[in-house]
Amino acid sequence: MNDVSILGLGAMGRALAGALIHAGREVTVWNRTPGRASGLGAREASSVEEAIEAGGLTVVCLLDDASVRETLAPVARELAGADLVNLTSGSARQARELAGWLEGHGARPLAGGIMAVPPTVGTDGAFILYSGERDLFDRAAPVLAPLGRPHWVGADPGFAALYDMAALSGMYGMSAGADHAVTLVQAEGGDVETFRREVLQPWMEQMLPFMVAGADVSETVPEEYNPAMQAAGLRTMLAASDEAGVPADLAGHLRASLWRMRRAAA
Ligand code: FVH
Repeated sequence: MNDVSILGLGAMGRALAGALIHAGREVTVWNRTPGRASGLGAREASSVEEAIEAGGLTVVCLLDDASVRETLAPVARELAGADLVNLTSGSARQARELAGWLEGHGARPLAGGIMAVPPTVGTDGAFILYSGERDLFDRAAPVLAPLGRPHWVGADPGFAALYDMAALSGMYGMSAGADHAVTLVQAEGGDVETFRREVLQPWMEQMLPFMVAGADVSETVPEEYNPAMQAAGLRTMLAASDEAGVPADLAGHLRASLWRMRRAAA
């Protein structure tokens, strides 16, 4: 009995298949470019139809929404009755439109957002956001749990994508901040590796709960928050960047914060 079929064997599709097989699931895989299943221990389907017809859940993990549409459109007639879990990254609108299209062809859609990278799939920290009908989630969750903790975020099929993209913006914002910090240290001749290990990481870890609890520190610790002091601090940071000749575009996110601080202080 096939438990899961996976459409897409890129870095993520292979990691998903590997984690499911490791947990004892029967897995069928399909990839546009054949031959990528070697060494996985999965059954390789020769067509998308064959993978869907193998039964169980069909998990789609392709490059983007356009590639999902391109892959599923030719097999639209085969979708009736399929439980289809889309773990391809996309926007909330794309997820809602895809879910509507799948339902229109008689499939039961569950939308997902993978909060893991290939090496962390199946590890303790990994989790997967799902949105769509709760009863389908309840059936799919035990089968897909080996990928990462299943976390349902609502019946709206757009919510998994929404939270996924929002969480990614948080991560990329931090990443831009870390890039800026390292560039500054490098520009002034500091020891980048020591700075990363002994200063940046412990500092960001200490501040993380504040950053997450409120996008603005003022919402988290109002009694310690003095907008004039924060604005002066940001001005100093920008001046330090200018002094070091670090390009202004890296500090762009700080200039936006400064504007907000000035408004709060006024
Ligand atoms: N890898 C990661 O760190 C992130 C973590 C969070 C979630 N993302 C999303 O997962 C989706 C797949 O990402 P991936 O890492 O597997 O990506 P690739 O290794 O580049 O593999 C892409 C697969 O998509 C197939 N593909 C591309 N275009 C088409 C198409 N037009 N029709 C059918 N299949 C297509 C490609 O097939 P092939 O090139 O081997 O024939 C790969 O199977 C993605 O949404 C991430 O945002 C991963």
